[in-house]
Amino acid sequence: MTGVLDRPYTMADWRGGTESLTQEYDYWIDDVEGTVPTDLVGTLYRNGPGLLERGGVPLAHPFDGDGMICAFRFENGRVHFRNRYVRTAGFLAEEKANRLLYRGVFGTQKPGGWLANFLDTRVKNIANTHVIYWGGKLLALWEASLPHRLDPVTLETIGLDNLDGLLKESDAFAAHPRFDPQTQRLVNFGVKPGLSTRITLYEFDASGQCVSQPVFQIPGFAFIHDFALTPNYAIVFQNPVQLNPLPYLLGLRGAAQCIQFNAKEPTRVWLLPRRGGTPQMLTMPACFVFHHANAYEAGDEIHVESIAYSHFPNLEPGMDFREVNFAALPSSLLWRIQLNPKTKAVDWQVVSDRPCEFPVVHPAKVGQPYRYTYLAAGHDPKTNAPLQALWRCDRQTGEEQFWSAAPRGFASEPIFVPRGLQKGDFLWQGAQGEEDGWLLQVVYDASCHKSQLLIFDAAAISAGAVARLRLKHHIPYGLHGSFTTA
Ligand code: 3ON
Ligand code: FE
Repeated sequence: MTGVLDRPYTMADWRGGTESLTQEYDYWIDDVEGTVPTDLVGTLYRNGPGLLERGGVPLAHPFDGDGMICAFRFENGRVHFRNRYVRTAGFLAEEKANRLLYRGVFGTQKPGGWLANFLDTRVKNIANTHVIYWGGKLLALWEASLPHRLDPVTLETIGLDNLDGLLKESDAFAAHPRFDPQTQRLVNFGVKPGLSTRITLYEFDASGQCVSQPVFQIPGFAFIHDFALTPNYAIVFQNPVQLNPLPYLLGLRGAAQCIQFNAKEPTRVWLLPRRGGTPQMLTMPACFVFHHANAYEAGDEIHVESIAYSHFPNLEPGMDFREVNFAALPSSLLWRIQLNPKTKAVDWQVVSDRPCEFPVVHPAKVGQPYRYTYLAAGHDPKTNAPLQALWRCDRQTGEEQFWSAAPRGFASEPIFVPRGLQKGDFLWQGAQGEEDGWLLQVVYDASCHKSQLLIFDAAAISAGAVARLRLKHHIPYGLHGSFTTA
């Protein structure tokens, strides 16, 4: 579906994907349309909030939902599905009590009004944002705390993991690692916000050993969800926000509801030297960035591609996200940003008015010049709306490819898997052609309240999926995932 629709979606349909999935499944997916490519060997892991209420009390925000891992294991053209909740300490305790025992960062409060939440600053690590396989470990990530280690086959929770003694109990390990094809390293960061913000940049070799961990201090409060990687830099955006924690401490608001966007301040772009040293700062007009597609160094410049919002929408207490008016929210748009550390000049272009999120590139192109960006996108090219499509943008020609599941389908993050991978390969070792691979995307189908895994040929997205695997149930809208051949 690519044409104009009077109504690309209805709120009732969209809301179906915000319902919890309480059951845990194990089965071979037999309802398959098309053919699963036989060179897809390995496992697609995905994470996201699975539980959107507890004890009959609806959560205030989906990002507060307990993490649920889905594993799609590819074997000789067949796919096995399994989903398991991460058995975090908070999940187990709340499961037993059948009620909320913790407040959520994004506004979910314990029942009983402000008094029940007053001065309760305990944080529930909900392990809901990303899941990666590295150094022989499967890790569920949540940016405010430590990773949880899971069994890669059964998805059983092994427990909190301090990465062989690297992390202290109070440390944070972000949910946005990048895999560097040049150094064969996993790079990730940890943020401790405060009056000034401390950022630790961790690099791990292929065995999972931490080989470098420079620490940087940048002035002011920073809420940093993701970073971009080049051979010499980790790049973080310090969005112009202030935190007034008082309503949080008083039990009136969640921590993230105390974040105020300040459009009078610039957005600060920090270049953190990967080998340590002094961070460099550049500024651009206020915007809010969660995610980056990629970055690379080009002569005197550094080019970054990101998803930017004109501002961070206030998360008002009492608002039900299930009633959100998408068209009234700032659109998430693809921006290309050029940084010149010598002159401090920052230039940027908005690529399109189409709302989009969850950008990815070919794994061999991370930190390198590249041509194609793959994203989840809205159906309508101009209006902000839920994600319903798969979209490809070509930096070289400006050409686009687009496939939409509208009006009743809702899309999630696409994952790029190069062709020709062998068991045990890193993803960047597959076919090097930037469109020589598959895109795996979970789509929620409101017409039957079930989800599907779609497989696209990256070179021919507009042609539609080459395989459509129908699940026996829905999967609530997820966040991030990764593919491993291990
Ligand atoms: O003072 C700090 C403030 C703060 C907000 C302390 C802090 C580190 C505890 C903190 C916590 C941040 C956390 C826990 C952030 C978690 C984020 C998360 C789970 C998801 C973010 C997703 C971002 C996007 C853009 C998702 C978009 C999704 C769609 C468009 C599809 O529906
Ligand atoms: Fe993210």
